[in-house]
Amino acid sequence: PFSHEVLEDPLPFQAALRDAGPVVHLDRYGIYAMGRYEHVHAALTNWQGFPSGAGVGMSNWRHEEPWRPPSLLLETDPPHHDAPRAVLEPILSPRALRLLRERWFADAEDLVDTVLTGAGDTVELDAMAELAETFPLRVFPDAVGLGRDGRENLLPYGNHLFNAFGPDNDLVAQGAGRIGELSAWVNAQCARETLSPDGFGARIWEAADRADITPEQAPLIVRSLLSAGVDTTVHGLGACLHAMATHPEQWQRLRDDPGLARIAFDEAVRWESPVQTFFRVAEDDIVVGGTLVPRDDKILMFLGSANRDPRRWEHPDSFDLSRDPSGHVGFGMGLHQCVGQHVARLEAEALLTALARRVGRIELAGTPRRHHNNTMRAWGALPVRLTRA
Ligand code: OVM
Repeated sequence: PFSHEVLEDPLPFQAALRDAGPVVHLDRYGIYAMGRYEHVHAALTNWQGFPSGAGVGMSNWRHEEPWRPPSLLLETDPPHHDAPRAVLEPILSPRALRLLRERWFADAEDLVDTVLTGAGDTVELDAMAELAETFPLRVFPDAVGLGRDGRENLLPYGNHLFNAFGPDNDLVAQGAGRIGELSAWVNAQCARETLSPDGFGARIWEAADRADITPEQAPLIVRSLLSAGVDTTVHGLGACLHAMATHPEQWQRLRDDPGLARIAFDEAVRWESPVQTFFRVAEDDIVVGGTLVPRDDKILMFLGSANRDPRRWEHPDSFDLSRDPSGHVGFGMGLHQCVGQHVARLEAEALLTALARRVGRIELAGTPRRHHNNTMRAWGALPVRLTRA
């Protein structure tokens, strides 16, 4: 699954994986894998049987040292997991985000106006560089409370982090040279003194003042925002823009009813699954669909494959705003389900609404280029032509 051929187009591999059985052994890596919705969903909601504390990447921290101090959210189990989760949840809740909504909508309109200025009826641009990356990088670091300098470190840091969940391959080697410097910058942004007093980061530190978490936990929880909050959203937006550029009738539907923006984003998260995979470990010997997964073995869960499992979805490969995408596992499922999903949806809603108002047509203006990552399904370049409404 981590070969460049599969990263370029994972769908044939995933279909073969699902058809091979509920659980498959990948001899090459000595791991198990699940590709069907039913079993992926069941494993994600069984944290006792398939915990995260041994890491959610390929290496097993019961036997190997983690490359960075583990995340207090992603890579822990109850009871340790629960206080950090309880602190972060209200900070990123739909209710808390109401304060950001107007500003983000205005920022999105501003960005779309800027990309459309100057040209005539149509503009050609790289929708990754100019929209999918620019918008999250404009609004999210401000919302966390980061300073101006060094924001260009966020995407390469996240890119390496998501590669590091996979095997120790060429993609990990490519990022290894800079990761010391990138980690040092990210860690420095998590200190109370570095954060502005009005962002998500400051709210996390206030939880330490109330003793809901310890002062040692606070910076690591801020680190989770910077780790999980940028690349994921960028590639979710990229997936959505690519889907729209290749499905003109769906773009028209969104233009007719911009209230579909959130459905459109969730359908894109289902269809493309920007986070393709996460591992768990078997707590005990466990039989899944008739196959024994031995205690302590790692098991790879294909969120992307579950989201296209024909056993669960009608016409799973079609991108369709008339379906109900809820229940997709693109944000995970169970107690680790993405705590930032409301932030991602708000970013998407703001950008898609601004685009739907001003852009009559979005179409490919060249061949898009994939960006290969061990965990993320991503575009590196997405040349599009926008026609003014
Ligand atoms: C974290 C973290 C890092 C990467 C991904 C993620 C998708 C979380 O540091 O907590 O969730």
